[in-house]
Amino acid sequence: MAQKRSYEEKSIDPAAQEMLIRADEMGISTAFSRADNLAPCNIGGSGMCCKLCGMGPCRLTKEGQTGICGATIDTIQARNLIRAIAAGGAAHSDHGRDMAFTLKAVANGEAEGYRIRDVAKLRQIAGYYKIPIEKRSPEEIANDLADLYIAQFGQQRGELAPVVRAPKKRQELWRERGVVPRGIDREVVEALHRTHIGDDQDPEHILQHAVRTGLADGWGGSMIATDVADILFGTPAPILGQANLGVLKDDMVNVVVHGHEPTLSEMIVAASQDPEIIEYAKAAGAKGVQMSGICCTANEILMRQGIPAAGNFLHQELAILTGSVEAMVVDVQCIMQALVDLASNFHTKIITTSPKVRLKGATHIEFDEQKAYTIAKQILRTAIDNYKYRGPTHIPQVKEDLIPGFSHEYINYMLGGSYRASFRPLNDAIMSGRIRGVAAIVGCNNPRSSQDYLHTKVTRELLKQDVLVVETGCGAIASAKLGLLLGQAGLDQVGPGLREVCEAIGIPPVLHMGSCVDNTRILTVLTQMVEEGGLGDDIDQIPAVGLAPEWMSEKALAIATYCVASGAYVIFGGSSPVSGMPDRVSDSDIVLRYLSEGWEKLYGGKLEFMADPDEMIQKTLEHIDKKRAALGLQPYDPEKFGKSGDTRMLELEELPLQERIAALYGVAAD
Ligand code: BF8
Repeated sequence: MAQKRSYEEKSIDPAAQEMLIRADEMGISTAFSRADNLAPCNIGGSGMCCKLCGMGPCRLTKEGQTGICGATIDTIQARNLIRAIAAGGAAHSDHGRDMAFTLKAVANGEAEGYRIRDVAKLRQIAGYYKIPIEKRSPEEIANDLADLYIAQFGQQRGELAPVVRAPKKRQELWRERGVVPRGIDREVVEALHRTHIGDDQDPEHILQHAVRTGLADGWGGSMIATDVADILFGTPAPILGQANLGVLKDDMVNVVVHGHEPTLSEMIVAASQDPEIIEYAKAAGAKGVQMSGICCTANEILMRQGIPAAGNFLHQELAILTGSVEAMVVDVQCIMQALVDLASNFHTKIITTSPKVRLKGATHIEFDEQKAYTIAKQILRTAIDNYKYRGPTHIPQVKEDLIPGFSHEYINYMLGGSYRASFRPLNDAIMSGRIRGVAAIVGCNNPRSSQDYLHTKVTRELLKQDVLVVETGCGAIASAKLGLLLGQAGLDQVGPGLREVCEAIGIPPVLHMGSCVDNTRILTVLTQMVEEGGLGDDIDQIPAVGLAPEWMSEKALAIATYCVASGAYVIFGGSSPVSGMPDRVSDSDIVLRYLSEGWEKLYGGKLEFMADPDEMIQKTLEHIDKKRAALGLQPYDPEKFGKSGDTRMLELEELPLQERIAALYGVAAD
């Protein structure tokens, strides 16, 4: 049995520690305690267990050993990995498919409560695909775009349409390597076909298709999800928000939305402000309805509406443990099966809403976009009716302010303003060495490591080294909870050059760019940096690194794959799913090496796994400096910049917090 960890070792978040103490006092298990009590299987964990047919499972542990069919360790690892990438890509892409269906329904007046909020983005996206926009209504354009996007899933031949949005040189490289996705569903199905017993057995050939499957996610399904969410719900711009369990309210009906698709959660947020619903809540004895989010749904409504985030992945059980949640409304992905059992200790109703996801013991109220607003109100009434059953509560008084909403469109605008929107200032800052490079720190929580520790340790250290950090997903919520997304807590802790840039533009040093499907925004930023000039002619030349220090989901592996194929160096924390045995028999790390050295030769990007955060930081800086040198840029010099910003910072530090936020970032602070 694994060793039990202290509360401080399980999470660095004080709100989580408080809830874990409460869980122990109440005798309730959580993912944290289950991780202590259940050691991972080291054969499966190293990718060396094959259970793809009824002759096995074949658990390989020795050099030269094969499965009953003769499958070698490297083949088994490659098959397991591509299956995970296909599942992750399928999850993102099926989300994108549903978004495209909603766009079609909105365009045809068949989706109650929705409208096209960002016509400018609709026209811009339509322009990428040469969909006519002149003298056409937004609905006509949206109808054509929806048809094009829906067709990407079932397309059999040719190239996925959004691939044209990648840098030209990258597109050519993908064509040369034979990895341009043909259709999203086709690549996922082929990944499953190739890994059936007796099919593709060459690990490199299997992994070539893994790249094509990953690209179908990043430059396909996920990109479609982000585009449509922006068109329907608005492209994010900076807004003041809050994060952590302290956003739950003792005197309000607490409704927590958890999952991924913004279609229902946006509607529930709208319905929660309906006077009829507010009156209904008051009649039940509450002051109103307090909405909050968990996981990527939290990010979707946080960055567009400023709705607070109750927490990231490992907070889903902890929110219920407060005893204050009337309803946790879930749709798809990252929803723990443990929720229903946990909720049975309290009055909390778990409400499933997706036709794809049911939890035994949960209340099911199925979402239907044609009656979305009506269903959202029904869900809220169910939560309000549950308020009278609330028992004693324990809400940790822990929360932090943050400023999310840095879409690529906003980053472009903030760098140059309405008339000179451009990535030039960012490229110039990197070229001059004010900004040493860029790190995207993304991905999950994993109860096998201390919640939020790796995310925030790596983030803080890179900021000190003048690395601009962009974040998404649960990593962004980790930084939010610990006060890094505000700037006021961070600008005095960032390197002098980066600080100068943040002060000049008025941005926090960590930019929250959205949910996990919004990692495609990072692809767009990198592409625009290439197109701006001065940092090479392809993504692999930019001094940038992607990190997922606490990854756990198959979606994270899909993201890693498309980022590597797009030219990025990607570092994952924790354990590798293809690690081989701890004592490394010689043929058990062929795949591990191929993901690094092999993919770097082919795509200029590579995927590496390392548990030690200091190693992550060191490798990130080495890579950034190597790319700077290859571009012929001056070596990074921490002494060179940062004198001019000090006066303003000292003045700002005299101001009360809310005035400081308003002065720094120009957002309403009330
Ligand atoms: O898609 S970061 S735990 S919530 S998988 Fe899940 Fe991981 Fe969170 Fe969002 Ni992304």
